[in-house]
Amino acid sequence: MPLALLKYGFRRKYRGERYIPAPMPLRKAYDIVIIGGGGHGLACAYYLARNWGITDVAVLEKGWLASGNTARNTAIIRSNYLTPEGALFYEESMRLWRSLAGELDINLMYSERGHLTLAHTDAAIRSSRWRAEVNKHLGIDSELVGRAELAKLCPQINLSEDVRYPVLGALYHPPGAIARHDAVAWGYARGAMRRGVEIHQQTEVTGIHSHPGGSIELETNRGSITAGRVVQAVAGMSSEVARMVGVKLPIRSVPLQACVSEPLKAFLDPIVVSGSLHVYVSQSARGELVMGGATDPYPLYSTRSTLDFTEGLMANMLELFPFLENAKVLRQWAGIADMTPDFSPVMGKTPVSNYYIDAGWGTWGFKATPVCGSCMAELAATGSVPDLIRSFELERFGRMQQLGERGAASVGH
Ligand code: FAD
Ligand code: PYC
Repeated sequence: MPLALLKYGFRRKYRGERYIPAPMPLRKAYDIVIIGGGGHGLACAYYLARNWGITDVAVLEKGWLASGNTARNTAIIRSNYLTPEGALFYEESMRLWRSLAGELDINLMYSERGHLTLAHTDAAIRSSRWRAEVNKHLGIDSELVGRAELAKLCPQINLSEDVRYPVLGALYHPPGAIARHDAVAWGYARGAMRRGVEIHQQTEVTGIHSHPGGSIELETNRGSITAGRVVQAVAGMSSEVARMVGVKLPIRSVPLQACVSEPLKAFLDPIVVSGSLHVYVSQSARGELVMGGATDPYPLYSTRSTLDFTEGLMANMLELFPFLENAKVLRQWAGIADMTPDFSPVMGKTPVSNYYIDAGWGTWGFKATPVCGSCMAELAATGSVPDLIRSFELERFGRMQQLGERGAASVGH
């Protein structure tokens, strides 16, 4: 339990904590500017200050903290990836997650539930075994389980053979977890602000120009500023913002929807994912079922919800959990997922000097928040690419060195 929570419980008086930055004037120049006040940008700001002592930093957020995908995601955290590069990267993130609540002194409600990826076909069993072997080789806790073991791990799943896609087994990843997403952003923001970083909400970057001397000028709705180095961390707006500085990204932006049920008595401990049925679900501490499925099938910059999505998702949910037929959907939303061709992120240098990018986070970037923040901070501070993210550089597409993680995405997209 975080110490802060314990202290909070024993307090006589409760005063409000400041997680949200107060409005302040924007200066004309900063050493480092981070575009995007989501989890990634705020984590980068925090680690720049904490690990590298760099505090002449401004985070520019066009809306409010975490108003992008950070507070829209379904908060699944895992490291059971398919490629060694991916698995090691996400495993480092899990290591950071485990001590993060204590470090940021905020209750992140990090809850290790175990993660089950159901296999409904022989091909899915083969790829689950492959993932399990890659994971075990790297010391990641992951194994293929059969129906009998699955029935013990999650007795609520419908294991009938009289359904469209009978369940044959599952990839079981015991460390799989969920966390309270907005608190992650608030915790990093407060940690960065306490160390002297400036965070500016309602500050949109509208134009970017790189100057021959290496500095970068950013046009914003509050005037122009100059930065020595820039880190771009804008998730679903990556192509649009990169285009401002002349960088073209191999990204397709599509909506990803999700929804929650009304609160239900606790019945589901593990996180359950079915690629064939395009369903993933976990039960929050409040009792709500947090559910999602595949991305919408068309590129679009719109975060509207559709009835089509909920109807399809519920049909698939009921195949796995038929006893939920009377449960109600409470609310629904969407975010914009920046999909790369290989389902791996784009992190590192760009053709523009001093302009670094953290993008291509599609449907998988929340779990990477701590490791992204720490690696992007190292890159911006030192100018050299950390080993852990070397394989994710933009130029891999020019070398035809894609890093295929499609098989480890939560559901088919
Ligand atoms: P964001 O939180 O989107 O932050 C980017 C910020 O940049 C935004 O606040 C935005 O307002 C700001 N911005 C954009 N343009 C500008 C500009 N011009 N100027 C200034 N600011 C700007 N990942 C997982 O690991 N597990 C999951 O279970 C999971 N589920 C998901 C479910 C859904 C429905 C969605 C949509 C995504 C899901 N993801 C999941 C993916 C995950 O949410 C993202 O990859 C992650 O949150 C990206 O974090 P970020 O900080 O880069 O982006
Ligand atoms: O990456 O595990 C994941 C995930 C689950 C739902 C969306 N993304």
